[in-house]
Amino acid sequence: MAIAELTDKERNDAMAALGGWTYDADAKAIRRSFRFPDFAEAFAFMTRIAIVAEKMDHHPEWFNVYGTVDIALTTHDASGLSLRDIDLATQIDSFV
Ligand code: HBI
Repeated sequence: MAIAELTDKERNDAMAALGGWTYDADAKAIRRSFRFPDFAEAFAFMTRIAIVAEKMDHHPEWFNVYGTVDIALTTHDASGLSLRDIDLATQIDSFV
């Protein structure tokens, strides 16, 4: 299903409201890195995200090493950033 890519203004407004995330123009994705004291806490965080991602049918691209979780959000079905990325980022932020 086609999903609308955010306009520049919509993206800028959403980014200002989010905070903590940066826009990667090359990847057309938003990124944020999280640090936890150990792997157990990092993986617990990822598990919480996985549960909401499944419910939303919208999934992060992520990289984990021990207590570090690097997350990128983009919408393949929009070939760029959509409201779904903003919604998932908001959920993710609520877990820290
Ligand atoms: N996750 N980040 C992301 N972007 C998508 O476009 C997407 C997804 N998860 C599932 C999904 N799309 C489905 O709608 C199918 O396109 C696989």
